[in-house]
Amino acid sequence: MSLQDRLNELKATVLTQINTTDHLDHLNEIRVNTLGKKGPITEVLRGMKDISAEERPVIGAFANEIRDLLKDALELKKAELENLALNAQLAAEKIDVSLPGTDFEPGHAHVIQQIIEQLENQFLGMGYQIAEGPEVEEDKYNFEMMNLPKDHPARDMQDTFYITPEILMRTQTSPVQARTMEKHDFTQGALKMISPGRVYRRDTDDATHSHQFHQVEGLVIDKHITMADLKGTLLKVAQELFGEKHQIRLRPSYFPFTEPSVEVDVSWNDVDENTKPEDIEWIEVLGAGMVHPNVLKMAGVDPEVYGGFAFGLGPDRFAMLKYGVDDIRNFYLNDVRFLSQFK
Ligand code: FA5
Repeated sequence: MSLQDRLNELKATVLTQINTTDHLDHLNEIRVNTLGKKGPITEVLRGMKDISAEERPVIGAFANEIRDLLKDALELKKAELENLALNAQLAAEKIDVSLPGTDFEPGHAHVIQQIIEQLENQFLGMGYQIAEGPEVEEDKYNFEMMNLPKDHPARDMQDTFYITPEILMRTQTSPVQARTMEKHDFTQGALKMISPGRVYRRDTDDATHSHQFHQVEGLVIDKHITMADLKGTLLKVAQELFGEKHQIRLRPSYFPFTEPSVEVDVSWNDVDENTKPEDIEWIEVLGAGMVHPNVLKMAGVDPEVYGGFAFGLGPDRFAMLKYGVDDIRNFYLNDVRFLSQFK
């Protein structure tokens, strides 16, 4: 076969390869195999030494022509394949601007905060003020002024995180009673306050106990306050929060800062005149009582003239009761799937 025929055949084969490929990698392989140093065109040019001097320029020019033609065909195909790849990528990454956007739901208060706010609204409506006190508290306010001198055995009722022997994480919101009474000017009238906030105890966490939880303290001091006022107030609060059909029960108890003292339960279930007492299920939600004369005296209030009631309720337990949550720890796990139920 003459060199010209070989070159023509090579042209036809390579053009077919170029036309039928649809991969850039493959196209590059064809380029290297055809035009590279070990490729057929170089080989033809190398064989020129064996042909006559007259034929040499003709064959040389023809070989160059074929090489340029194949080079152009390769470039053209390369541009075509690159264009196809780009269009495919653009199609894949196309953004549909008509699709609806991501729906970011607005946040909302934590369920316990919601209970606290409901309680605040109720008590504000009954003429109470809202007082605040520090969470890192002095032993003096948390215990001593609550009629719990050092070494009083009842201190064991509230296992305490001490920071120094005199400074602690408050175990109850009761110290705010002492702080508010100290400042109150009784010539201006009665003291009616609530104080919501966080408290801390070295309690072992379980379904109804957390080492950090919330309390809402309540205190009313005036001249003629009785236990009936306490009971009426608590019944009203419980029924507004849980519904008219819920009842409360007062059980005798002991707190060093109240005398007499009670623990108050709210019924889990609805109660009416036909409900048998044994069918009522109770949950303890607060401690309360008539303020002990020693507590009044230590805060500079004359127990011969003034008296009143106090209570400390647990909004965490209120939230459990209101929403039928059987484990207090759910409130503290910060699982949005749980918390977002309470919008
Ligand atoms: C007290 O803390 C008293 N200061 C309450 C009080 C105030 C009595 C004023 C009299 C006058 P107690 O330890 O029982 O009492 O706690 C009160 C409420 O806090 C309980 O009824 C319960 O609802 C809640 N509570 C107590 N411990 C925990 C805990 N570990 N986790 C969650 N809630 C708790």
